[in-house]
Amino acid sequence: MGEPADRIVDVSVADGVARLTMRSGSVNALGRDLRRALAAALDRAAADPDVTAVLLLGQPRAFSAGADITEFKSTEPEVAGAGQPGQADAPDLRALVAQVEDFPKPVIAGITGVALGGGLELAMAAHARIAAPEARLGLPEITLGLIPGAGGTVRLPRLVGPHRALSMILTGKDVTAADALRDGLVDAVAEDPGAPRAVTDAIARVNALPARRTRDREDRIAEAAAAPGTVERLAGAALGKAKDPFAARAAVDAVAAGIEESFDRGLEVEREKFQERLASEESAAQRHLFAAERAARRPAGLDPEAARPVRRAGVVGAGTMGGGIAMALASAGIPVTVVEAERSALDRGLVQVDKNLAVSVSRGSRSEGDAAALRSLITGSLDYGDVADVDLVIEAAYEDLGVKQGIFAALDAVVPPDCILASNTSYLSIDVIAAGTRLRSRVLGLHFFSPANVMPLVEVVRGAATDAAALATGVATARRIGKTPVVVGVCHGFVGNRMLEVRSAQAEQLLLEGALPGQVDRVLKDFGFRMGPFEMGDMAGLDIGWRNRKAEGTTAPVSDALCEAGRFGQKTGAGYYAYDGREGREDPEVERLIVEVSHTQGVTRRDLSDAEILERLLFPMINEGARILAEGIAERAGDIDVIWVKGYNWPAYRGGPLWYAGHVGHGYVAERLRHYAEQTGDATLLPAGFLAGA
Ligand code: 3H9
Repeated sequence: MGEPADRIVDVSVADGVARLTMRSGSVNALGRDLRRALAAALDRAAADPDVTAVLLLGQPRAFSAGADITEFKSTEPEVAGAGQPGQADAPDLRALVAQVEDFPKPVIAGITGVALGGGLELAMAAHARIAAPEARLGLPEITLGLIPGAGGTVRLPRLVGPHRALSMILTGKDVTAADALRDGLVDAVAEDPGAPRAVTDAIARVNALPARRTRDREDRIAEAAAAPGTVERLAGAALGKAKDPFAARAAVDAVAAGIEESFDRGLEVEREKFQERLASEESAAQRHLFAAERAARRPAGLDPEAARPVRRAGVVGAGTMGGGIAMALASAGIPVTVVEAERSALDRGLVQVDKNLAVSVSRGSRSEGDAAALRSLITGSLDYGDVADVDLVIEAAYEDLGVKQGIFAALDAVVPPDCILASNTSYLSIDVIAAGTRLRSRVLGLHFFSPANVMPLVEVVRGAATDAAALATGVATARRIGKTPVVVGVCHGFVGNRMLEVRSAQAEQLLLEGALPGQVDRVLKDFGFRMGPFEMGDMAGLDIGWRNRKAEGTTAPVSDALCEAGRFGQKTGAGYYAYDGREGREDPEVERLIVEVSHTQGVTRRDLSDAEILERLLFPMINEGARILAEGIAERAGDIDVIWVKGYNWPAYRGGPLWYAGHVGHGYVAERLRHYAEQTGDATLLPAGFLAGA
């Protein structure tokens, strides 16, 4: 039983044009009801002598967001819009796409909102495409560990050429209507793609074309078809950078077959590879993340209606974080005042903002006009009085409790009672920071990740007194500036850094026991991280941790020894590695130093296997995740996964630490933790939370 067809595809005929308007759910996901209704409406339009052309329309928000992801649950080889048993009356998406392409009368797609995945594949099978100016078009399947499965890998190159097609398919990024027009993905951009004039023009264009089916358009691929290997060469660098190397490889194979062999052979390879990816654990992991990210937007107790409008914002601190946060706010059109204590620090911070913008202009990721508009929204000040009329202030000052308390007290005195106050602290207690303010209820944490203008994660820290308005405003602002907010509770390091600390301690311990930085880093990179812990440490600088440890009276013997030798990381040209510029190489001096520290600590060094290194790095942090869940610091396992994928580059195709634990088996993780606890005598490694009973 599905929704009545006429409710999800509205049909009206005027002046010989049948308008088929999809309105299924919020984003026109192409589930079985919509596919069935669309196929039936097309059949009727084909048979109706009064109909000379068809106009396919969606909703303002979405033409269509693609295949219905919720139909992908099964791991059967033949699933989800790709032809399921028991769905005899609903065509699979490929059949629907073919029905459009082979339709006996011109079909025009009028694209409003998003046309993604199967939605764009449907539009590409139409004989002409008109997009609204704000439309976004893309094939994001790779972000779900998939490849386009309804002809996208063979049709897109025929419209935009192999180079642009590979870039869209391998990054999964969508393009604007203007870019789509420039590249040939759409034929026209019109304020109202359903307007009679736009449609008449599109029909005329179709009738003027010798071959109107996308499958017959060979001109854009002719060159690559004549020179086998071109697709592989064009894909080269992008293949290496793809977030899901397995899906990327599969997509390139399908694109190559569609160009170098034939359209039909391309479809065959695409179908085979799509099914293979759909059944893969890498895709299951990324579909889990898609759902987890959306679930994380609905934390318990969040009332989105309680969010206050943020018309202006303040940032305290013009360091790397403050500047990045200011840029992130300004890029969403929010005017920001950056307050610093010293003129020199303020100037340095604003110069850095200018430099970052200049880099993005030179890389082509931002136009000069955009950069100038963004910059004009950022103002510097040395006076808290200048944030007296803002709706939200984010403090990003030095990580020192006294400093932060002082800033909050000063802010509390000048801002109006409904202004929300946030701290970007990465470790400190929001409750203690809020303690000196009159209105603790308006204080929360907004923990950004460096570089804040780039990294997508924000941990939204709910303090004991944080009220509904502060929480909702924090979450809404993070989303408005394009970040992924995850609500967490108060503890040292919150979710991400608390788990990272556990991993760092293990990494240090592995060096003492016999490993070298190069081996440890390689093991994590083989797992899929972009960087290992020691490369990361060298990039961030080792001296801050060293100073903090000295203040706290704790030690990390290897890292301390490096710092004592003046090796602070990349900035001093030496850390765990030696550097020529940013390129690190292994350094015999580091090995000598590590061996010496092991000796001083009375540890007999031994060979450690890659498998042990991986487990020793990952399982204790997973265990910390289990504690975090048990304490209610994170609401769901999926929240922790989202934090690690978005904030710490955990490979998305491995689903996040807790998903991974489920994948290797909770029983196995628990057993290995017990083993390592016994081996090292470290009782903190004993399984905790849900792992304790596994
Ligand atoms: C594909 O097409 C395969 C084909 O090549 C081949 C097949 C053979 N299905 O994100 P939002 C839900 S693969 C089902 O909160 P926004 C979403 O879960 C697909 N549901 O809003 C949410 O539900 P809830 C390729 C979907 O404005 C609600 O819609 N397509 C789908 O921030 C609102 O979504 C993609 O990967 C879907 N396809 O963003 C596109 N899409 O309210 C995936 C959304 O219960 N979608 N939902 O939590 C997106 O990128 C964003 O959702 C979109 C809207 C940009 C559309």
